[in-house]
Amino acid sequence: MPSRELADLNARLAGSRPTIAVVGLGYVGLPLCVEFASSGAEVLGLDVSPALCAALNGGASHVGDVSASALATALSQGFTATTDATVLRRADAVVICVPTPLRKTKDPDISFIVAAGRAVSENASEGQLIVLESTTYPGTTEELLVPMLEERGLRPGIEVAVAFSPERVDPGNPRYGIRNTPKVIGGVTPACTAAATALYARACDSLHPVSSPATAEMVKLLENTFRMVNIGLVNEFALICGQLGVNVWEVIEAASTKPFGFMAFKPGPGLGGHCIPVDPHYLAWKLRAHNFTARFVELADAINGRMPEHVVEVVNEVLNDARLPLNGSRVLALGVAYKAGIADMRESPALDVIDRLLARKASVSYHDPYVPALTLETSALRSEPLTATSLQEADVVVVLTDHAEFDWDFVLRHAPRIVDARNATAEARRRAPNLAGRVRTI
Ligand code: SAJ
Repeated sequence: MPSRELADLNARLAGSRPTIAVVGLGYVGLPLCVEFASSGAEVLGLDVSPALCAALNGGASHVGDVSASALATALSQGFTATTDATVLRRADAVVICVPTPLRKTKDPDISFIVAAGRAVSENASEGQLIVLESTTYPGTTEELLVPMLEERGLRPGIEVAVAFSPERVDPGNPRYGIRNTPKVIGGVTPACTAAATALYARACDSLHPVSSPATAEMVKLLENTFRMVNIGLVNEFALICGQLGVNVWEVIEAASTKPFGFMAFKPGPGLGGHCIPVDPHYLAWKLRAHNFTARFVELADAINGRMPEHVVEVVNEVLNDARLPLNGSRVLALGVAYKAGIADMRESPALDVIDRLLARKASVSYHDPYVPALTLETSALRSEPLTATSLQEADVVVVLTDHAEFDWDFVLRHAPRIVDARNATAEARRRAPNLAGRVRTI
């Protein structure tokens, strides 16, 4: 039976100005703060970084999807950022949006969730809703977060409401944002689900309740494991087609004409980002405790992890065809971010490709309009100006990220040899078939 304090929670969350705290002000938490502030709520942003909080309170956004004007509007609506966890005590709802990276061993690093859970549980009070959004293994909410609250006598569905709701923020996506991306919600009890539904009704147009936090945790892992495995499949097709002398890009383009039952993915230099190469390992780790091997995850990881070396092998073949040893050759990399249109370098396969080229004593430079400088295992590089001369002087140009800003006709016209890991030069090759022979796709 919900306590008296919990009984009016839904009404408070649906009211004109509830107090909502968001823990973790990164690419997930900050847009959520802005959306809740625009709904009329008083929003308290909590982060461990004093500098980040000061910058936000001064109107400076570090998140590409939150413009300075959107932040200014949120600030005018009462949003504030703080490192003081005691502000959580007066929140009607607390949403945890902290990172869930992998350790070097590819095991989950849930230290951020543990730290945030401690701060929240130490300052939790009766009548609050606590939601975890960070992508994590199934069971985290009920096995890790709930016990911390119960130690304070705060039981889900009685003194507090607890739920999991996976974040679906896609940085740089011009079409989908928090408001128009359906929100999955799994409460520990039906009353918890109802409370979380009342909260997210303020920020999301479409809500999808499920029966438990573990179900909601699994939804996110299915979404991203689906991508990882299908990217691994198409990367293996690239390797297979290379063995058989078939153009995998032509195969994918033709398969894409099938109007049903097929979804195109593209080969690439490997798997980057903060979600796809990470999230499936949270599932695989949990399953090991059940003596169950997530074979698709492990196989896809092995194939995706092999792609950087495959790119280097193709570079070596192209140079060898020109009687140029990789050792001492000048390699110009175009694009180093983990995907087009953003500056994010997290898990970028370009770093692996460049490190491997340097290890084989190639002379490597790069150009990426989004990434002015990058730090490698053994050195640091700065983005070089992209000119006809820089292209002509390279022994081989390797395309690693297909930013829309690149002029591929220009690249094709001036680069003597190109290894294209993204098939970015396809249209340029169609326009200048006489130059197509300069390009090797992976
Ligand atoms: N990649 C390929 N081939 C593909 C697609 C992607 O090699 O066909 C590579 C990318 O270059 C990148 C990595 O995989 O290195 C991940 O790419 P991604 O398109 O999956 O982009 P992410 O990592 O930003 O994934 C996010 C995810 N969003 C959330 O988790 C909330 C994912 O679920 C989205 O589907 C994806 O954005 C998206 O669609 O942009």
